[in-house]
Amino acid sequence: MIQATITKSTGSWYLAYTNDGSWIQARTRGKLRLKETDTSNPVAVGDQVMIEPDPNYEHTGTISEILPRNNWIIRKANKSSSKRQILATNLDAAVLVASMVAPRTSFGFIDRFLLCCQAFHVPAILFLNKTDLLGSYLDQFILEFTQNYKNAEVLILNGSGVDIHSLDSLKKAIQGKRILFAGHSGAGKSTLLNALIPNTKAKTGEVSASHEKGKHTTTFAEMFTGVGNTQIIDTPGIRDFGVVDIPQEEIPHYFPEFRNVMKNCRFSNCTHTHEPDCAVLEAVKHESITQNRYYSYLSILNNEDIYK
Ligand SMILES: Nc1nc2c(ncn2[C@@H]2O[C@H](COP(=O)(O)OP(=O)(O)OP(=O)(O)O)[C@@H](O)[C@H]2O)c(=O)[nH]1
Ligand SMILES: [Mg+2]
Ligand SMILES: [Zn+2]
Repeated sequence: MIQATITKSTGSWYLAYTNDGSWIQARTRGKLRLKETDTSNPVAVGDQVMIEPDPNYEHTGTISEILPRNNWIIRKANKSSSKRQILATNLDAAVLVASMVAPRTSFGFIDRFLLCCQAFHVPAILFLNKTDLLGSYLDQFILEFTQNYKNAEVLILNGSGVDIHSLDSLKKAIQGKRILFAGHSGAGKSTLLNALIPNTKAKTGEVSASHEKGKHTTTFAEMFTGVGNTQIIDTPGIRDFGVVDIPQEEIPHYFPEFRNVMKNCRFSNCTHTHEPDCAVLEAVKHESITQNRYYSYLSILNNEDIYK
């Protein structure tokens, strides 16, 4: 039995890096699959696994066990899909690569991602990408984001994947860590990866001019290691981020700016929607909780079917 880290997941086979420094191509066993029938990927990039080497072929084996995970990022593709997908596990932080244009990333998408980071204990970084395309609107955009997320426990950075000099703060924030890159297709995840770990040469793709959407160039989640042992997990672009595995009544706790004020609500089971003497509603009125964040909260709360 060998212990290894999963570095690539194709769904049917996995690439793993063993603790003694070699590569193994591994498959899962039927039994392991059964344990997590409602996830599209029972084994995720970042997982620590035990592998039984194949006696007949070198560098191949069978994954027999997934060791307990420290944390993970999980979503549902959309409201009606029944499968949950684990993007990556055992992370030091998750970077949401968000471009404001080509494609645009909405507050709703960002807030569902941040909710997941809070719920599953993954420090979040919001990286506002493609700043070179914003021209004279740049300062206004950055101000808007900084204000909206001022008490949301998220580090906000900005830069452009096509300008290496603009990436110093991101580089510093991820140095020596294992990081997930997630975001819409075309947001620039693989371009950033190539800029930060230059020998990677990950494929990047055009954004369609008419729809301002990417073309799903990256098809598998894969982890790359750079100098100083910085590990970046590049993932396929996602259209939506459906919230899963978070009980509805816990949602306000994962909006950090709600957490401090909600102890002053009159009712301990306050949903912060209509109740009298609700401290959250009061905070929205006085703008210490922004309207944008409050609307995100409501929209997540009202989509009950996506929690299950
Ligand atoms: N102007 C500008 N273009 C960028 C920037 N970052 C990436 N691009 C371009 O945006 C397009 C999409 O970039 P990718 O890196 O392939 O995007 P991705 O997020 O990896 O997309 P998927 O793999 O489909 O999820 C490419 O044409 C890049 O050259 C940026 O900061 N500024
Ligand atoms: Mg990509
Ligand atoms: Zn309340």
